[in-house]
Amino acid sequence: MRPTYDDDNIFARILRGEIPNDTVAENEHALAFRDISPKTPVHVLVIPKGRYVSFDDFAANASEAEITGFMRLCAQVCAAEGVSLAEDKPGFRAITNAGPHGVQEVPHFHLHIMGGQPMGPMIS
Ligand code: IU
Repeated sequence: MRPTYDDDNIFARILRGEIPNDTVAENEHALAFRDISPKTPVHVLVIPKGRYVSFDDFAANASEAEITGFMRLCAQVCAAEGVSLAEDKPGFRAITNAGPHGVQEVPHFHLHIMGGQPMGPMIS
């Protein structure tokens, strides 16, 4: 069973243009923008334009075009933000939180791309 999507969540409102965002890159299927409260020098959120609550919802239900569009935009962000290993940069962390155990605040799937400093251990 798919989780119920809340059309009033903040990222849905960003996608509808009701709330401004600091866009880094965009394509037909996904939008990348700077986190409003960055935890690291590079902190970009990549979201699909479709109505997906979480990573597992997206992975199970998005079309191949949506998945490819999302992933290609992630690569574009890594290059644009100067963290891509493909350009011999020192790398980044890409994480997604899902549900209460993942401490997901916004119920629209988003990938955090974080870097610009050593990231430390995964769980502290
Ligand atoms: P989550 O825990 O993975 O759901 O994190 C949500 C992120 O969305 C968090 O890092 C917030 O700073 C960020 N964010 C944002 O960029 N713009 C907003 O208007 C809101 C949250 I609300």
